Amino acid sequence: MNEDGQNIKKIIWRVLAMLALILMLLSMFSGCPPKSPDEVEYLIGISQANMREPWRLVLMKEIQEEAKKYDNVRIVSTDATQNSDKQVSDIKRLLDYGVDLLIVSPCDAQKITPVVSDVYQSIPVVVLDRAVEGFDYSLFIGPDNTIIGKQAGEAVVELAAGEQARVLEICGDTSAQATIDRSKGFSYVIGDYPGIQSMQISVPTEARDAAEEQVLKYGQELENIDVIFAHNDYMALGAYRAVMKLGYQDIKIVGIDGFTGEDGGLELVRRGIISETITCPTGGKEAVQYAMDILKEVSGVPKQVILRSHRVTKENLDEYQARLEAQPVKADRIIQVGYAQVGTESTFRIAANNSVKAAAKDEGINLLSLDADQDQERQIAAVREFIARGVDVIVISPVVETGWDEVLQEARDAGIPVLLSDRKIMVEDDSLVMSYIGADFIEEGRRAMKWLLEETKSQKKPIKIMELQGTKGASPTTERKQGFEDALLTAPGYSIVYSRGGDFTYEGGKRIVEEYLKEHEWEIDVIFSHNDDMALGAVEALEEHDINPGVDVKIISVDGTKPALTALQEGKINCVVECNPLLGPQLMKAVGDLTSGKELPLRIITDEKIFTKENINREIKNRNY
Ligand code: GYE
Repeated sequence: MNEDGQNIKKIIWRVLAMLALILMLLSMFSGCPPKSPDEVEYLIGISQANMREPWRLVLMKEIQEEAKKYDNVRIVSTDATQNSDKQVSDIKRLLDYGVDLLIVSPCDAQKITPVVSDVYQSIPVVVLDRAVEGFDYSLFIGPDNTIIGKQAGEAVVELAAGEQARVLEICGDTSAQATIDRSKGFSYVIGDYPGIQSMQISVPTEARDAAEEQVLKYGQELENIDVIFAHNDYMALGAYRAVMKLGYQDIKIVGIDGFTGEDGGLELVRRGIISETITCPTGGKEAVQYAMDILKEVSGVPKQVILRSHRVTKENLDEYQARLEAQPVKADRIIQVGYAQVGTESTFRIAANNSVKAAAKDEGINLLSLDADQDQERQIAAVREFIARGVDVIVISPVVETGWDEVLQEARDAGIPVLLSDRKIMVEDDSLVMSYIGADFIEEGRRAMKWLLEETKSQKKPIKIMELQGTKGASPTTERKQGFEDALLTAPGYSIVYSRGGDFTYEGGKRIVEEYLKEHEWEIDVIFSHNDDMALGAVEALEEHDINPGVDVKIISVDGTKPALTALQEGKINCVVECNPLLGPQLMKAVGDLTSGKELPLRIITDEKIFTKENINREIKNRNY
């Protein structure tokens, strides 16, 4: 090239460099596009905790790729460099910049709670990975780290092949909730195998090289180790390097994350560096999809979405990757859904049944609905009938939690996926169910007790509580009780003095109060009822005995049906914790996703409020069940 040519090239480079600088200054934020916010319909702000952990990079990539699918969206992102104070100011800056919605992946969930709660007063907030405290956000998306730990435990047990084995667990930062939950799940599984002994070390930076260094320090002691379980794939790779350097090729390694790309867990499995990885979804793609639903004000956006993790080994790696890459295809036939519902025990139930029927109709889905009349045997028979008829999807609102393993295995053998609506189950193999859509009952119980604590905080005397339990063995009964009692433990002076089951019915609630009154003088301060119908039955019984409900005894109920909200307005009930029965639209969306080949989250938790005399007049207007 002659001198002129070189000069021209230099000038072009300078101009390009200047342009790049101007663009960078204009954007102010990392990842900010050189477009003014006015040019797009939606501007989504991402506040990222740091951009050095590999899985956060994967998260950002997923967000960016998903956002590209919408031409009316722009992303603007900030990097807090793992400094909570910086993250607080980043979030404020994003708000000043005019973002329409904030997605935040917190450095420290506790420290970020106040600013998230502030921002939530003006725009929607999606929280990723680590839940902030309380409920001042629009949606939380994250994995279930306890399940991830359990899956790792199962992997280790299989690799140890039932023998005596020694396991080295390499944790990340031991103060992080994710580490605590993973270890808990892991210990829970291996605890059943007395032949397996485990040791634990921690690599606070969670980085590959640091893990390698720590494992190298073990030196000859590694001779006794059969399996290494590292809390992420990068530490697993570090451990592998150390093990190879020290010459212990036989040690098997399990990691967590399962990302694609060079040195991602999937590749490590393919190359035989690790035996298995447990996938830990970042939620980036889902965050953008739900953010769009929120911005477009689609109804029924959940409050929490807990994503599914998978065990990936060499055997199922190709199948797993094919599923990852597959494009969902909408089924071009009429979908048949079998709905094994509970019965007609409560106003909630009737609203739930109607909601499912209406949503199926709206979506052109053929719904076969069978009523079990609160009887598990009948419900199991209903599921078997759906299997025999060869429906596409089975939806169960399980009467009770246990006793489902066998029939669910039958459904799996027939290739029919199962969804749970509004009640959970306990099964050995979690993968027998595709998703649970419903409420967080523990939180409902906790909220009931929290309200009571606040309401009675100036009272000095002990508070005697009567509990009206729902159906014995049903998840809302067990978990509402658990949540309530957990909160009660922190409150001296409060005690449950009488607790009976009322089967979630009006008659059941009335009967409990009547039976109590046959044997005792009325000395109850508070009734905590597991649902509205029982609370209203109790109200009738109290009035028949000239006890003034809501005044002589405070009443807390769960559900939020119109009759209970009316009683709240009249002062006969004092607090209603909402449990949303209008699950039809979300269930049918899940059915559509399933039948078009999309993976569903593990749990989709509904958004719920709490009603008291302070907000009831405003809220009751919107209630039509
Ligand atoms: O709270 C109660 C009902 O399963 C969440 O069942 C549901 C419960 C609801 O009968 O009223």
